[in-house]
Amino acid sequence: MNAQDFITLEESYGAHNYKPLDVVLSKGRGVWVWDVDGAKYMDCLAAYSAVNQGHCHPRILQAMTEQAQKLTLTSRAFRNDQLGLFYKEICELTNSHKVLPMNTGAEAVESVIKTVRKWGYEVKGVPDNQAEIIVCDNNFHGRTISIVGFSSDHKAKTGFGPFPPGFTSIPFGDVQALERAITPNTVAFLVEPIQGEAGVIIPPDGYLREAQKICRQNNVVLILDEIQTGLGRTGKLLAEEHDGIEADLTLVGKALSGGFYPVSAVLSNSEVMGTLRPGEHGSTFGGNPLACAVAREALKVLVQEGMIDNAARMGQRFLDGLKTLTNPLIKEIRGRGLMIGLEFLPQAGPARPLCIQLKKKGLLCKDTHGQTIRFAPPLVITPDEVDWAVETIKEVVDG
Ligand code: PXG
Repeated sequence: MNAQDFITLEESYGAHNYKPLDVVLSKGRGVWVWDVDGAKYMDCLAAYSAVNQGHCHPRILQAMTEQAQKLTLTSRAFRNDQLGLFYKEICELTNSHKVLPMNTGAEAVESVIKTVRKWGYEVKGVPDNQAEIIVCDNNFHGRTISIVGFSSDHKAKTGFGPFPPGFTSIPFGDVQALERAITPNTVAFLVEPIQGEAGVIIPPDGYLREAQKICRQNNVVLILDEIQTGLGRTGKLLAEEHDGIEADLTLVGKALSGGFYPVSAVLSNSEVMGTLRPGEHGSTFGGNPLACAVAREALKVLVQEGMIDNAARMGQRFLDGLKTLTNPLIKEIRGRGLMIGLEFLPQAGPARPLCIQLKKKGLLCKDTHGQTIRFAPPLVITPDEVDWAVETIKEVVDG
């Protein structure tokens, strides 16, 4: 079968809920991937930051295959010998008290919504069914009904209602708006430290610090969705560290497995997570021994192999390189660590054709919100590889 055969199969039998670049990948190592014809590409998307540790990291692969031969799934009806170790290690690493293990990012978000609502009723004393959660305009937290219900992206939500109530949306980066939106029934503020899907939108300095202060003053739980920004992507283990804060609740996913397997988690303090009791929430696969073994190794690899510092250094090198671009249609180049956005002026037209040209030159990336290209390679990228990426982008963007 050739590339077109695979594309035809996907188009004939699959739901058309994506419009991927027409590159059919069959192999990956580190920052590089290969298509079915053997052509090699640098992966500057890293599966939306799920592959921070690089494709097919040998240590994670080994942990996965070893565990897969021993025990994969018990359900939570029984205990397993990986879950407790995973809990302990991730709590120690992130300074959390309690962990709720899930699979996908959206499930972690759904789980945190349930958990803070429960806390609101049992601890804060919000009247039944009145809990409110504040979110931000242009957020991206996943694809479930409740999550798309509080999205401001019409494509994501139109045609899928009715949606659950209890969410208020405010502008991102605006602490006064947060203060104004809080009511006695507000239980939580859910926010991405940097909005990824909105186009790598970095809030003003100190935004999270101020938001935390306001939340504390009003007995509102601060929930950071670090599913994309977390686990080294921005040059810190968690992006909250840039503001010197620790959120009450933090969501991680994606790179928690290094891209091998869906693993997500809600990281919490004891008070909020303490309100969940047996039978109130769960998942067949959440916390399974295969997931835990993979996640344990994925976390160790991130720290022990210096990937977080590398993300900070290589991110700066990448950003500095992109700042030498001269195309007058560039509106802004911004980034933190290896989460970088290159935004064009509206008159430049959509960024997708540039992504197609970059693909032809061996660099894979993705436009987001029409006008912005995001560069987010695996955190194992080397200086030479960054320089190659910048040169390649220059050839396409500056012409
Ligand atoms: N929160 C954030 C900040 C995310 O970027 C999710 C939650 C949801 O994670 P899951 O594992 O449920 O996809 C994300 C996911 C897509 C897509 O194809 C998803 C993301 C980015 C781009 C595309 O649905 N991020």
